[in-house]
Amino acid sequence: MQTIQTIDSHTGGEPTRIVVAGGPELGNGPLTDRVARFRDENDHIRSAIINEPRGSEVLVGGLLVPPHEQDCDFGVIFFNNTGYLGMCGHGTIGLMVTLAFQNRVTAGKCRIDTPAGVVEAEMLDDHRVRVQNVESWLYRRAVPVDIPGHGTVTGDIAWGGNWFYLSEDHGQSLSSGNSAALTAFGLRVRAALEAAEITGAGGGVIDHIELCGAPEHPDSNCRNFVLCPGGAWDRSPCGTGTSARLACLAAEQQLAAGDTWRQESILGSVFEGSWQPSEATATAAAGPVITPTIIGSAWVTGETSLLLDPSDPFRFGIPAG
Ligand code: PYC
Repeated sequence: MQTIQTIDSHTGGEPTRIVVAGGPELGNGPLTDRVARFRDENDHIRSAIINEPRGSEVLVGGLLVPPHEQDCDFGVIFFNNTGYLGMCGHGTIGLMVTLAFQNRVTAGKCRIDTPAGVVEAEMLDDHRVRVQNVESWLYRRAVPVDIPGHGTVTGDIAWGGNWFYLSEDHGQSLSSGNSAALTAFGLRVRAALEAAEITGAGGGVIDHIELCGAPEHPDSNCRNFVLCPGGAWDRSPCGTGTSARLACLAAEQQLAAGDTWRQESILGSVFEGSWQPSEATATAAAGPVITPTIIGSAWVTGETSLLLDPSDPFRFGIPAG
């Protein structure tokens, strides 16, 4: 019987399952190499952890691994129902409360190695976490795409640790009761981008669609709906999506460095974002390269031993279909 120890949390409503013991052995080397090993040799374990009957398409997993970068304290590889994520903002907040629950982090910053680069995170109290994300930047502004049966929408393409298409002229109601229609619309936008061969820089697949609109809470600046790669919608305001949004705001001079941007999800959960100029360069950037910071809150919800019984026909989960 294979046993995998996990700790579950949610960040603004979006669940994270961190594998703290019993996960696949991926050896050493840069995290990009280890993701490839996870994908090529252990993808059935990703499915066992995330998919039904143990999980669902909403869940994001994180495999805690030793870091490759010498100055990092931890390494993490995030994954979901269909594959792997470069970075995950809500997941990093979930990882921090998980590590705090295990008494593995105290006051002060820790550095976390991810496949998209090194991020810094810090507990602000028992639940609030500040994450300094990877460098983020706008790639293309106001890119039109024709959605069959709907018409043309325009959106910015930006990197926030994953590739995003961020649209404001989508015409959809960003209310929590409208999640099924928003998901269906997001899938149509993603399919239209793919059909039109619109990508991120270097052919990067735009696998996150972010629909932005007016907030409901008077203290917020914006409300968003984010469709994730596996077809689920992010219950949180999406950390990498907020980072991509900050890069667009910086490029359009709508938010000054150091000012706070409050981004709410369709559930009303809020991330506070801000940015600082980065010294890093991105040759394809259509605006400044920024270092985004996100603050959000997470709570531990469970501590589980996942059991993979060799006689169970669904021990490796039911693949997303
Ligand atoms: O918070 O970055 C994020 C994220 C990505 C996918 C789901 N959440």
